[in-house]
Amino acid sequence: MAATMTAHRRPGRLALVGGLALALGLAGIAAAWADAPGSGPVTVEIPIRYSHYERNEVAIRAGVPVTFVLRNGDPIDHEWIVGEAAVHERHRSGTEPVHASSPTEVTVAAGTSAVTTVTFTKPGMYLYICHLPGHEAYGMVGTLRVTGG
Ligand SMILES: [Cu+2]
Repeated sequence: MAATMTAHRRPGRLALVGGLALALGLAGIAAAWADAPGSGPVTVEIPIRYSHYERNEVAIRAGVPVTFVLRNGDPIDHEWIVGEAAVHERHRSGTEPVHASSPTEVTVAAGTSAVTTVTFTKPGMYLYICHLPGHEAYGMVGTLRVTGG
């Protein structure tokens, strides 16, 4: 009986290893697609460190869903608010402590990551800014260029 049980377990373990290798292979393909022009998922990583966006220039295409991964390596909260001038003007005088209702207005808590997916339909130059007090003046600003499809 014991020998039979062992024999049944072995194929299970092998199947698990094979599944992992397949998953890693697919992840590699997805990563390659991210920077390629054309269709397919697009992911943009924006690390945050020392109250700056370490990636402060991003170019994407209109009409393509883009997943932004915001990684806050600081011990304090930050925001990632993207939009036209009027959006930023509103937030400069705004009092919302936390943003959670819009994919273009994201709070990134200290030491965490936030993920948001946005499809920009209108080509143009946009800014992403952290509107917590003093952060914009300190330089927590980035530029998002959306080109025509
Ligand atoms: Cu900030």
